[in-house]
Amino acid sequence: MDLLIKNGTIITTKESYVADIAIQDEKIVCIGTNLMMEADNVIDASGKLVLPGAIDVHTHLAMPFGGTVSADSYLSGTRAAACGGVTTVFDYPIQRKGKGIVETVKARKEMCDPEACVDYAFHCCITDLNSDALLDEFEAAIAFGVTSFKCFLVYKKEGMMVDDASLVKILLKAKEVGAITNIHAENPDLIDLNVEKFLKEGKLSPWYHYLSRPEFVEAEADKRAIHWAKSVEAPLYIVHMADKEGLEAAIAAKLAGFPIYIETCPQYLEFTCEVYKREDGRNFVCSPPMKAQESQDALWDAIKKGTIDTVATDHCPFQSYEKDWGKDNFTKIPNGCAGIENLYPYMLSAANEGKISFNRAVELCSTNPAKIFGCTEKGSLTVGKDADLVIYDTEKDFTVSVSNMHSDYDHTIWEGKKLHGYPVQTYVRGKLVYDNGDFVGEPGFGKYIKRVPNK
Ligand code: DUC
Ligand code: ZN
Ligand code: ZN
Repeated sequence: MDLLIKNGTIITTKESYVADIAIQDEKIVCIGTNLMMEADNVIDASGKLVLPGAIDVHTHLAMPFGGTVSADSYLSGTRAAACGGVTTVFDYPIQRKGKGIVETVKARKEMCDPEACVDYAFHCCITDLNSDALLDEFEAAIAFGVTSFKCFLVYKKEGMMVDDASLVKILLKAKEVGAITNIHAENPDLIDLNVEKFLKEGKLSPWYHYLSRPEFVEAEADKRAIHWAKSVEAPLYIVHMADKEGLEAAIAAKLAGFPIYIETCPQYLEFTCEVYKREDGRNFVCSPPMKAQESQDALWDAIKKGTIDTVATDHCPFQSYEKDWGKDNFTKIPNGCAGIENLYPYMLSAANEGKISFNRAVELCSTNPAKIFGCTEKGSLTVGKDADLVIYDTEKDFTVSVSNMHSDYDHTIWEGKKLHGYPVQTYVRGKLVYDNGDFVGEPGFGKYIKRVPNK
């Protein structure tokens, strides 16, 4: 054997039990008690948890946005991922006017390949159907391993918005080829109306970022997308759900049997819109913004009840000097925050404190993302799957600081956050990439994951 991990408590979505895991040629080949095999490397995980690596299905690495490029490259972003127990990252290339899907994804794959420290996959954001020609490329995209397409219902002025007719065409074509449509739901016209009013009134602080995109701005777009998905009976995945009203509509559709999936992010579970009143409020500016306590309570309730499917990060950090562009005008703040290294530690700490079970944390951060997005080799500690795993110490206390993160950003919204329990090792396909505070992996080791359509 290449690696034998002994006596850890293995966490699946349903069970927690003490066993040994044997790994050979990047795969889990045997799970059992008192495995007596020779191994090149034996790890004693007594008293520790052994979990499947997290799959962060929502990142924006090296993304041109807000007049700049997000601060984490594929190298630093995936390095940070490894150090937070994330073993697969899904990034969002953006197809632009006149461009194809495969050429868009290929270009990002070429950037990512030599840099990736963990495995990676791509969704593709569609911004222009090129007079419907792009729909004919969906099969080719599937053959390339891209089985999910994202529509922004916002960012109209930025030229990235998809109108309702295009959304319906995409929903239908995606359904036909066994793909899923992801949406960012906010209403751009309402946002513009609010922004124009606040600018005229000289209301320029980050608080007005929230007030220009309050709960109902997100809820309207959530409900519209749900309406179209239901009408054409197509699967829909709502990214970064942050508002109670939209969440309730999505849950109602899901419980009525429609294939509607819901993602939220750690920042919406931890912070409320009150952060925009802080002196450093601009650092928390992302879209959609953090909402009021009522929305946060509804998100946690759905996390506990099992109606939210995934937690991912929307990782899109910017440097302080870039956030400072909007010090005196919230419209100039590049939107996005860090989270890739905080996702799993945050959710596992919530489990360690008894808010949810460890099994549920695994379901939200690993097993469901793998299932929804066709990563057949990943998402659980099962014989035959990739040996992507995290060893977690429930007794290790950790305080997040920019100085102990592994990204390229110079500040984090998670500064000072105290976590009870922390990952001590991360393995990607059996290779140790994180060891007790240090990145020990290799850029370029991460491999592109070709996904399988849902057919
Ligand atoms: N929202 C953000 O805050 N950043 C990146 C893209 C997005 O939709
Ligand atoms: Zn978004
Ligand atoms: Zn995003």
